Amino acid sequence: MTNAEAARAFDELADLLEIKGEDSFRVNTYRRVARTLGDLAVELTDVAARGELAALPGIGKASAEKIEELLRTGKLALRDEITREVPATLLELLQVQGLGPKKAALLWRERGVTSLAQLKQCIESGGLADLRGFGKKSIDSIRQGISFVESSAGRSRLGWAWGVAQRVAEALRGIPGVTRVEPAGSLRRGCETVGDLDLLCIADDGAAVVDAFTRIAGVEAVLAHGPTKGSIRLTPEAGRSIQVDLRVVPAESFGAAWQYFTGSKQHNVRLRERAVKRGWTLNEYGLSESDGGRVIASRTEEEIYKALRLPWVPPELREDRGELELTEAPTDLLTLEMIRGDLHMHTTASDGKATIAEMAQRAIARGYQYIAITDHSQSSAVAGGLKPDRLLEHIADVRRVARDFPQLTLLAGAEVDILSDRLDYPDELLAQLDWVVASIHFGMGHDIEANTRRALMAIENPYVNVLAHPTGRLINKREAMPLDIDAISRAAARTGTALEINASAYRLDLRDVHARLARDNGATLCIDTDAHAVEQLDQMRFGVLTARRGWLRRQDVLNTRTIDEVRAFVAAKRAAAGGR
Ligand code: DGT
Ligand code: CA
Ligand code: CA
Ligand code: ZN
Repeated sequence: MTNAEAARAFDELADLLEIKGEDSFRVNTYRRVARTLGDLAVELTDVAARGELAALPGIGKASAEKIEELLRTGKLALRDEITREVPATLLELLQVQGLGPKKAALLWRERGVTSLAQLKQCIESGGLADLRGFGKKSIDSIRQGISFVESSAGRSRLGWAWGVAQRVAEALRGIPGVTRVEPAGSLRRGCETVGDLDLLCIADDGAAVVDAFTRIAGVEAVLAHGPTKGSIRLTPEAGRSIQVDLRVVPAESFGAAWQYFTGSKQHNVRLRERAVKRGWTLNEYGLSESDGGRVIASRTEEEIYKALRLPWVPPELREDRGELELTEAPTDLLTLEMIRGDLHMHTTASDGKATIAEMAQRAIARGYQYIAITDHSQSSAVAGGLKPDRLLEHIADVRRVARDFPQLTLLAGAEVDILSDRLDYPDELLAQLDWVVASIHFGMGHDIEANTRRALMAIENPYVNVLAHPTGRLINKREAMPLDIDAISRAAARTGTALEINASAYRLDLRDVHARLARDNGATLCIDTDAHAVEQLDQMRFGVLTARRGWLRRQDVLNTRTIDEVRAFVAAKRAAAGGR
């Protein structure tokens, strides 16, 4: 069991207790356990093995016993006890934006709602009209939230799916006779959500591999089981499952299978048309002459694309968005290795979990040249936003800590809220920062003009260097606010302001097609993790995948540049404004 899985189990326990109406002290105890486990930098199982659970912050003897029980049995008896009274399906309601345990409890007790489907019925039949705490506006927003959850149902966020695929692939590599395992499908293409996982492998004995595959930890159901193909429903952690398809293919046609099962379907359709025009057939076994004759290419993807007079197309581009018109491989398409720094992250000064020094250490371990510390501004009170005097102290703290890390440049920055008519700090204060991230956190309305006006106001400010998570979407949770990306990226290009690809797997904002539009408009993109804990710095990979899906090259991305070039980017904008 991973740390995240254990954390989730305690979070759900707290949710159930809160719905049940237990006192907040008890609920908070389990929330704290969940947070501690989620933040743990070492493996929980190691801590438990050393008998050191009770030494963790916020974990007493009773909680330590619960954690041990969870690790030993995979579940919590207390949860079973509670769910005899509180239906576990009530947890579905919490996926809806704006519905917390308190409201879920009210819906359950007052209206007998126990599931998302029932809630939907209840709303449609007007059953919530006279329930206290549920005004017309809030009912409307719940209705929208439900349809959003439904439309995203069954699709997992890339970040989570990536971790699961990694572990399944590892397990497969441990099976004797397996010589190669590779991901295919939407995961390999770096899509923001993934329907199911597709894995390919080369092995001597297909049946034995599929057998072992259907018995790996967490298998809930076996959907298909044959000599070269297996399909399972995997539940790697409570309440979250995903289908995994495995195909065992021969080494001599691995390239053809990998190409076929990577997709996308639209890309493959276009590629097949191209083959047919030449009198050939393309399928998962290879590219061959249509009259059942000679195999033209099958061992590698490169050979197949080459035979079709195409450069090898990186998987992230295989969406039928113009990649079949390429005459040569895209040069300098962004890679993770090109990234030299991360310019948006939080520390314990606001709502982050780690100190400035801890973030710096992790950045150095990642091989970065620079980072910007960008804690929240005062209006983000729940996130511990800094009042102006605290910001000044924080700037001094960053500069002091910076002296301990001569190999890394630490920029003193802030994530300043874009309010309805101004920024959350005055210009005099912003002028003292090395780097300014601006973002909208409140009042994201449905009016595209109002939203765009706010974003443009920030872009026009001489001290704002990047517009962060521009559309404010939360994948599978909250839709993007309407925003005129075309206008915003033109303004960004003109003023020398970067647009962010927020690399958090929950955001990936700007998304691929928006990033591509911004680049076409001449805007510079900046890929930031917005990390609130050290390990979140590793989410950079998902931002890079999104950037590649947006066809971004090295020169389009600010944080591939040197620190001097980043400083010049900041200075140029300020100078231009001064000259106006
Ligand atoms: P997903 O799972 O919904 O996130 O998306 P994919 O792209 O992973 O789709 P999936 O798992 O249904 O199939 C994996 C790949 O296999 C897909 O991208 C292309 C290929 N494929 C599967 N079924 C078909 C088909 O009926 N026709 C064609 N041309 N390709 C297919
Ligand atoms: Ca798939
Ligand atoms: Ca599949
Ligand atoms: Zn942030």
